[in-house]
Amino acid sequence: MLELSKAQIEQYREEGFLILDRIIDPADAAKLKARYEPLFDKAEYETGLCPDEVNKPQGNPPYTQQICNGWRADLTVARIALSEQIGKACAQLAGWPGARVQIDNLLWKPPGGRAIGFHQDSAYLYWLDKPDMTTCWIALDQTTAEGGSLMYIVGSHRWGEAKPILQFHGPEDDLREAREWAENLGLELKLVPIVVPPGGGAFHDGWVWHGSRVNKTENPRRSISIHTVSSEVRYNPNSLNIGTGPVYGRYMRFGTLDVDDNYFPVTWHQDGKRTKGLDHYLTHGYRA
Ligand SMILES: O=C(O)CCC(=O)C(=O)O
Repeated sequence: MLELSKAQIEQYREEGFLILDRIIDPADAAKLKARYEPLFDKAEYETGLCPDEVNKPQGNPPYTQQICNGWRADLTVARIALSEQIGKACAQLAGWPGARVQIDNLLWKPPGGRAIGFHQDSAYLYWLDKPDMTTCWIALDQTTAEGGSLMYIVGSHRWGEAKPILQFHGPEDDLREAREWAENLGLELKLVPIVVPPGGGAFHDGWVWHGSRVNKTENPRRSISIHTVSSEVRYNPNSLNIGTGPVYGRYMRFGTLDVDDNYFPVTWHQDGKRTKGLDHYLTHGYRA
């Protein structure tokens, strides 16, 4: 059972993140890891639907491979990404009445895999009002600092709102924008890696600068990120062309700025308003 103490919530708000040795059962982490090969290598989609994005940039050294919204394609992914406990923890940390999943990311960084540039998640979300985000990042392999684990810049959620970075996948200088931003503010970069066993991970604020460096080990680093926003968010029609708006803005409904629960489900709400039908979906998929 994932229960956060008052001290942990305060630490998250102070530092911009909270690292935990256990977020989900390691056995569930192993089940999810077993789905990576079918999803990434064989495009085996259990529900009959494709994920929203499959990013497999090719190169040498290799890039980190990414699937976005794997929950639509696979129920093992969905049971974790749409978990009520994780939604509750995100809402509590952020101080929201409820949490909505905006997107999940399945990430697979191979040995030698290139970096993910340091960025702020919420900078990709100006098409929502508000773009504030809380993410739950879960390791599926034991992580190490040298093994390309996710790293945070302590306290950087208070540095202000930047734009999306120039190169997200595999930049040579992964800290470029974060360093420039810090230099302008006259601040130091204090990096903290997530070092946890499978099933452990972290929660982070959408404005905290973070990224993951080159994987210098012989072991792959697999993880899932569950990005949540407040249950109360609406579309911001003036900003659809920023960040991932052109991809996820397609779920807008005519004549309303309300976001659609079928695409951005509420996974926990203090008033019990978890999206209707979600628990049926986790067992049966889209079948009646
Ligand atoms: O796992 C990574 O390498 C990047 C993940 C990330 O940027 C995120 O979860 O926001």
